[in-house]
Amino acid sequence: MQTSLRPKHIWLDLGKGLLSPLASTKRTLKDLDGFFVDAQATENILKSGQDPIIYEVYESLQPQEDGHLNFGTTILHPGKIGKEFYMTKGHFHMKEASSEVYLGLRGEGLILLQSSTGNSECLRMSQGDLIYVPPRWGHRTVNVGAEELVFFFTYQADAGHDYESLKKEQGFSKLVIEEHGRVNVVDNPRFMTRI
Ligand code: S6P
Ligand code: ZN
Repeated sequence: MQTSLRPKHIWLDLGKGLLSPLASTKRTLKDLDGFFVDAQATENILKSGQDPIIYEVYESLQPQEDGHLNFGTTILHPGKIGKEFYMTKGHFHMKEASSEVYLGLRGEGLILLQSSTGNSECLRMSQGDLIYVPPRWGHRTVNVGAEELVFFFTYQADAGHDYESLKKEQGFSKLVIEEHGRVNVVDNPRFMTRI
């Protein structure tokens, strides 16, 4: 049976992307060790004693049951590891028949989408961009600007997160890098499709 909840009120600071009164979960470079293609660049930063925050997630979590929605914001900081722009880990949802909506609030970003059957897409994720992530599409956001990238998301509370499938395939089929001052979406040399 579905848990009955009282209505909730949460305030979203549209300027900063903060959801009050929630606390954020922070993901640092150490958490993303192995995700960026330039492993040497990651190692050099970590060895120097730095561990920059790559992104923060503010999330209102509901019971993991059919009928509830989780929602929140992600603040993806600007920066690069080697040539590759700061990005989220990226995941599929465990519950295959679940979807998600993203709304860009601030900054300049891209969202990489990758289907379980091998298709991929790259869409703009900036202020006012609404992205529908259909069932069975992995998703990762990338900050290609000089400011924070802030976006809102909502998805089914019982969807779960599968980070392993994308790890086994050595990430997404595409990388977002800076070359000669330009943002380029290029093939990931480490990418292996599922057998
Ligand atoms: C959850 C939704 C976002 C991401 C967040 C961080 O389904 O897609 O809240 O969790 O942007 O990304 P990741 O890949 O580290 O979970
Ligand atoms: Zn998701």
